[in-house]
Amino acid sequence: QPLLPTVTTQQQTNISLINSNKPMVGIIMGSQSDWDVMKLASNTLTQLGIPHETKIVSAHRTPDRMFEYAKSARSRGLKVIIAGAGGAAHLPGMVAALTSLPVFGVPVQSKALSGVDSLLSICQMPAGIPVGTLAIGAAGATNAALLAASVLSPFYPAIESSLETFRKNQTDAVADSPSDNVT
Ligand code: RP5
Repeated sequence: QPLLPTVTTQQQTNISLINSNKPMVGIIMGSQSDWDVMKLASNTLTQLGIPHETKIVSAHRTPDRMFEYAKSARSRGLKVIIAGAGGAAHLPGMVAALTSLPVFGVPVQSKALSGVDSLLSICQMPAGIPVGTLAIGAAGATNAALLAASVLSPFYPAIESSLETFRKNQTDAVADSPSDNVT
């Protein structure tokens, strides 16, 4: 028996892919105004060591950019797309229609209807083209990244490991009892 675990060819490929910094996850959003929320997805992927890219892609203001982005996503090496949009949030559904990669939608909180419009626009996809819909706003953006990591984890041991570490740290940070001195 070897003293140290051997690294299989497959694991080596995974490590190389992650180390190459080639984006595995694409984070897109309909507007610059979505960035405050969507940067939480980016920060979470960074924390997990998952290479990703961030782009503004609007279904109605830049439809050609959206088409090109979705159509080229798989051949460019992306594995998952996270799409954030607010209001009549058709971006995640349109992108999902153009690629068979997994698409996770983040409903961004809108001014008029507090994001309920965004949520319903994203989650109510007719059968045939799925969009995995997360919670409205910050929680949804963070969880979209964690869900992307979960989806990738069976294929990339390094991601499984960083996800397990994230969860352990989260669990360890929960105190036994409440305190007056914590904000
Ligand atoms: C959507 O319209 C965007 O995703 C954004 O959430 C919302 C408002 O966009 P701006 O008017 O702030 O650019 O397309």
